[in-house]
Parts: sequence; C-alpha cells; structure tokens
Amino acid sequence: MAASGRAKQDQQLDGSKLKIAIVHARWNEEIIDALVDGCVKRLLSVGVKKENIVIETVPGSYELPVGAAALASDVSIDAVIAVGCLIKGSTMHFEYISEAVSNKIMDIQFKVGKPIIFGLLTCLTLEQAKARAGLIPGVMHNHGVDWADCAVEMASKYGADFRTATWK
Ligand code: RBF
Repeated sequence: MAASGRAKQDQQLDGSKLKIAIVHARWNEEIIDALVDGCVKRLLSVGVKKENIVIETVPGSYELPVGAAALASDVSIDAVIAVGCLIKGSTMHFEYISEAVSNKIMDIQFKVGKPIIFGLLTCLTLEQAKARAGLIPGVMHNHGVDWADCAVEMASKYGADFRTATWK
C-alpha cells in the first residue's frame, strides 16, 4: 500500500557533497525558528557539512522567491529551501501571497535548473502552524525535517541533469 502523508524515502540520503541554502521569512518567528532548526539538524544528520549550510532571511513570505532566486544563482549551491509561514487572517493577503509564492518558486526552479524546496506553511490557524513545526508534542512532526530530506534527495538524484537539461 502506498504511504500516505509524509513521503517515503526510497534511498539512503547522502548530503556530504552538497551545499544547501535555506532562505526564511521573519514573520511568525516561533514557527520559523522551529522549522529552520528541524531542517538544519536533519541536513547535518544526512551528512551535509555545517559549512555547506547557508542561511539567509527575507522580511516576509512574499519575498521568498527573490531570496531563493538570488541564492540559487550562486553556482556553488545545489538546492534552496524556502521557508515561511502564512497564517490566514481576515483579509485576502493569505490567498494572494500563497499563490504568488508557490507559482514563482515552481517557475524559478525551472529557470535556474536547481531544486527550490517549497517550505511554506499555509495555515488557517496558529495552532495548525505550531503542529506542523513540531511544537505540539505528539500531534505532528516538524515539517522542516521533510524539506531537508527533499532538498538532499532532489539535488543528489536530479541536480546535475536538471541543471543542464535543455527541455527546461
Ligand atoms: N508574511 C509572512 O511570512 N507570514 C504572514 O502570515 C504574513 N501576513 C501578512 C499579513 C498582511 C496583511 C500583510 C500585508 C503582509 C503579511 N506578510 C506575511 C508579509 C508579506 O509576506 C510581505 O513581507 C509584505 O507584504 C511586504 O512585501
């Protein structure tokens, strides 16, 4: 039976030769700190060297595509993880920002030929965000861990071919 929810890893991850950038928004600090922490710990545990983890920030999630594109243009970086947390309020900002960011991140990875990992939580409540950042014990795991796995898997499996692919 296919795994549901968290994607099942089909190979041993080895990040020892990779350089990974994380760009994160500064809104919803408690959530972001937990997600970035989960992400960094996982990158280290799958072999990415401390000096090969680059962390940069942008003001809010809307700025993530610009930050991600700038980092991805550095030839030494193999993948970028864009981390943000949008919490739905009473106006339409949530819809505009989440759609713009998700579309642009997809677009950038095809332009630069590098994986840009979508680490944007789009939550209806703060409670949902806390759960997905692993801040409510026993409820959900820290999704930053999945994004680290995703970056290492995509950069190792598809990085080189994707960078040079002519069909992009
Ligand atoms: N940025 C986030 O990363 N998370 C949010 O929950 C968030 N909420 C916002 C709510 C409103 C009403 C506005 C105007 C902006 C919000 N932003 C949020 C900031 C946004 O991503 C961006 O930094 C600013 O709009 C400047 O371009």
